Amino acid sequence: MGLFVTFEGIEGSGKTTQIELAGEYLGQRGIPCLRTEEPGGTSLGRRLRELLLNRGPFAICPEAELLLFAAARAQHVREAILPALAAGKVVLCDRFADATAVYQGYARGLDMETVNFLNAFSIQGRHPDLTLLFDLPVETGLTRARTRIELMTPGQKEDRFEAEELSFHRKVREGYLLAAHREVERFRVIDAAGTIAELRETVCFHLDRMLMERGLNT
Ligand code: Z5A
Repeated sequence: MGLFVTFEGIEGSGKTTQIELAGEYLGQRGIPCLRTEEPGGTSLGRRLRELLLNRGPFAICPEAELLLFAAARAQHVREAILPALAAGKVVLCDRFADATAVYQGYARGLDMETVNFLNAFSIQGRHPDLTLLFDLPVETGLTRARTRIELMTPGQKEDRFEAEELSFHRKVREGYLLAAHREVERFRVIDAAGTIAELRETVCFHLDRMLMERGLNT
C-alpha cells in the first residue's frame, strides 16, 4: 500500500533540495505523492520543530529531546503518513526514525534500547520501504547548511544542531553509515558531493526502480 521513502543524512547533505525535485518528478509522471518532514508534517510537529531546532531561552536535555522527537513522529505517522500510504501515495519524508537512532542514540549516547523502543512505539509498525542516505564530509555539509541558515529570519534560524561540535557531526555521519551497513536491503547510500542535477538523476533512478519492483509504475 503506497510507498514510503525516507531521505536521511548529515546536515547540509542536500536532502531537502532533492525531496523537492523528487516530488516534482513524481508529479510530472502523475504519481500522487506527499512531501513531508520531521520534525514537522503536522500542526503539532511544526510547533515541536520550533522548540527543537531554534535556539531558545530554555534548556533541552537529551532525554527530553528524544521524547519530543518521538512525540512529533507519533503524530506525524498517525495524522499524515499512514493516511497517505493508505490512499496509495508515495510518501517522501525528510528524516524519520533513523535520525533519532543516529542523533539521539549513536551521537548523543542515549541508551539504545530505550531509543529503539520509542522508535518502534512512534512509527506504529510502519518502517520505510526505502531510505536514501546522502553521505558527504561533514565540513562540506556544514558549509552548505550555514549558507542556508544565513538566509533565514533571525529567531527562526533552526541552528541548534548546527551549533554542535564537529565531532558530534562526525559521529552522526558514522552512525548513518553503520545503519546503512546493517540494513543493506533498505538503504541506498548516495555520494552527496555531486551536483544537484547529478543527485537528482540518482534519486529518480532509485525511485523508478522501487516503483517498478512494487508494480506502482504508471
Ligand atoms: N533530528 C534529530 O536529532 N532527531 C530526529 O529524530 C530528527 C531530526 C527527525 C533538523 O533536521 C534537525 O533535527 C537535524 C537533525 C535533528 N539537525 N541537524 N543537523 P532538518 O532535516 O530539518 O535539518 P538539516 O539536516 O539541518 O537540513 P539542512 O541543513 O537543510 O540540510 P539538507 O536538507 O540536507 O540540505 P538542503 O537544505 O537541501 O541544502 C542545504 C544548502 O546546500 C542549500 O543552500 C542548497 O541550495 C545547497 N545544496 C543542496 N544540494 C547541493 C549540492 N548538491 N551541491 C551544492 N550545494 C547544494
